[in-house]
Amino acid sequence: MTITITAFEHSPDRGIGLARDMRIRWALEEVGQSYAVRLVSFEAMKAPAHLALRPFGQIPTYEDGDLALFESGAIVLHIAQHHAGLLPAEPGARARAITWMFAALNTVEPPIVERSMAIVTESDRPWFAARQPILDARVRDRLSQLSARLGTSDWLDGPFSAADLLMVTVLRRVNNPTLLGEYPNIAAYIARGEARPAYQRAFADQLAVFTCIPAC
Ligand SMILES: N[C@@H](CCC(=O)N[C@@H](CS)C(=O)NCC(=O)O)C(=O)O
Repeated sequence: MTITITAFEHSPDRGIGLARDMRIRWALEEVGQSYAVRLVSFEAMKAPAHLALRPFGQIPTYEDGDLALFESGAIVLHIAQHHAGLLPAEPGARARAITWMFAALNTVEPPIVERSMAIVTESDRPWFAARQPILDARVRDRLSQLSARLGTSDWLDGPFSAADLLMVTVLRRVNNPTLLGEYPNIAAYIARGEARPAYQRAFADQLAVFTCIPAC
């Protein structure tokens, strides 16, 4: 049975790996599971066939036989629960890793997304100059707290897990070297994630969609 995920046919980020299919690609690469990618246009994402898979008309989705999933966190959790290597076996450590997965998506990602969406959709509005420092401060709050907890550790809680995979992809969405540079341990944490061979393979595959390598 082939696992099929969906990704943007034309990603707004032009292949720098911010779109959330990157999370799924990376998780599948970490566990050594092959997969196929169906590219979808913005129109196709809002059409009935895709809405049947994902009611909110977004990517990514995940199909494996009769099973169809959406939400990047749920998909990564599913992959981690069905393959070794992304969640610790010991029940307490496993529960803590899942807690960090939720923290990445529910606590750290929202202010980062709000800030980046405002830059895209509001930067020409009269209120934006006053709003931007507020949005930056909310992101800094989360980065400061995360930086304090991470300290000098390589990963969030013991060995690399699905929690780090999600957290690194969430933090990459800050997409601002100056802001991230204020937190050297977070910048190094992101770099550690990006240096993983599975990350590199996932990144190259999503980039190939935009650079037509090996073929369009
Ligand atoms: N919470 C969702 C967010 C999904 C999401 O926002 N996907 C973006 C791409 S990264 C998308 O499809 N945007 C197009 C749209 O919302 O119309 C998840 O983690 O899967």
